[in-house]
Amino acid sequence: MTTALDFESHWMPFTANRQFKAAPRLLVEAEGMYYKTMDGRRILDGFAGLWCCNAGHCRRPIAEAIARQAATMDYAPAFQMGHPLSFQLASRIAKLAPGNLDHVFFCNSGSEAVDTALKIALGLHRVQGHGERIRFIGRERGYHGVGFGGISVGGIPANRKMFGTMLNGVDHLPHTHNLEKNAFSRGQPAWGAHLADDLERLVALHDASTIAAVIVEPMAGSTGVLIPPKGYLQRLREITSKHGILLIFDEVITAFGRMGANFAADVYGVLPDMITFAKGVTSGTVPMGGVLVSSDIYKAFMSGPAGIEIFHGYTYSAHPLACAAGIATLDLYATEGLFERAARMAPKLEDALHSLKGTRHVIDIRNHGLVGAVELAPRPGAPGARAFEAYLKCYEKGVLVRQTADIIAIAPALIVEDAQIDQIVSTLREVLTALD
Ligand code: PXG
Repeated sequence: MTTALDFESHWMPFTANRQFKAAPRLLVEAEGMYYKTMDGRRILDGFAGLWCCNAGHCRRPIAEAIARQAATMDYAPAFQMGHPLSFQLASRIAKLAPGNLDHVFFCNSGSEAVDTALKIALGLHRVQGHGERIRFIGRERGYHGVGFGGISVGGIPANRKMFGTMLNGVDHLPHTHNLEKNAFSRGQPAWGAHLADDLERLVALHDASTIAAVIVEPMAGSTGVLIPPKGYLQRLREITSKHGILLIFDEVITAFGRMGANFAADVYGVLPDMITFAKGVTSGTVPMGGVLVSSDIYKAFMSGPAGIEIFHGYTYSAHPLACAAGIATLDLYATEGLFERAARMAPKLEDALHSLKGTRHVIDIRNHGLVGAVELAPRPGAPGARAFEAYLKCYEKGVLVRQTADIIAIAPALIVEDAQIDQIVSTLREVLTALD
């Protein structure tokens, strides 16, 4: 079957197209914790798709809700018109959210959520009479999607270098990853809270009055699972509050149970001014993203002149299929207690992963919630090659993980069973032991 496919026309994202098309890896079915490949093999999904299918694959209540909605009303205009599901879903999400984060702006992806949050930050300062607050502070090794805003505040050189000067007026905090100090930490590492103090340096350099917002992932996922040091996020909150700077948590990966709670903000006990989300809100079934903003932010926009309060939105903002999927997904998370389940399974994942200490090539293991990473020593002169080979070998042995640089990341659906965690870890052990 594979040979009958014409692979040429699809330019695949974040993929080595020529390598892939020479030896394609095609998935055709999914159920629960498993994929089925085009050549009929069953693959254990150790990564919830791409950090998104938190409820597991092809869950009936979600699939049925989407099918029903597609047949009832496919689409409703998003501007100056509405449909009930968006209001239902927004209030459901607001109820889950921490503190006064109680209004939701919908979009269709994490990248759009980040662009939306950055624009809300600029707009807010402007409506409050502080239009000179135009700078953003991101962080090295941050991933905030691929829009121009997201790559500007993001800190991944490869994602930036091809694309010109991006947004002006962006600076970056240092990342928090330090193997010398923190290798093999379980949960939050002890060393590194002081790295947040670098924000004071940036404030001194640019002056607080020019800075709109700081955006960070509370737990940086894409660049290899960088867990925030104890006290680090608290420091960021203190410094941003002191200087009237907004704090945005990009929770595209960490929201909706991944950390064993509603949001990472709950786990780390820090309340930002905005939270971006996507992925888990529909368990990856229909694209959806959004930004949770505080009641203060919403109120500030609503007290401006009558008329359209923010000139921003997408044709598919709050798409009916995505809303139907979102409501069914939140129902399923609640009825099956999946966030609590993730919290219960986290120590199991931690112990299983840390049993790889001493395995060939392993230089660090880290974890928090239902997320883990194993960092490998790079092959001299070939960064990333060893982990990419490990990723391919795991797939050959029936386990899907994720590779970035020399890091293997694990983030199974929240329905994962003990035996499946064991299978992921024993496959990794076998592969690493045999790998050059
Ligand atoms: N912010 C964060 C924190 C993300 O992790 C985005 C924004 C962008 O979301 P969209 O929906 O526009 O892709 C992300 C996406 C990986 C991986 O392997 C991570 C993401 C996407 C694909 C792969 O770590 N994160």
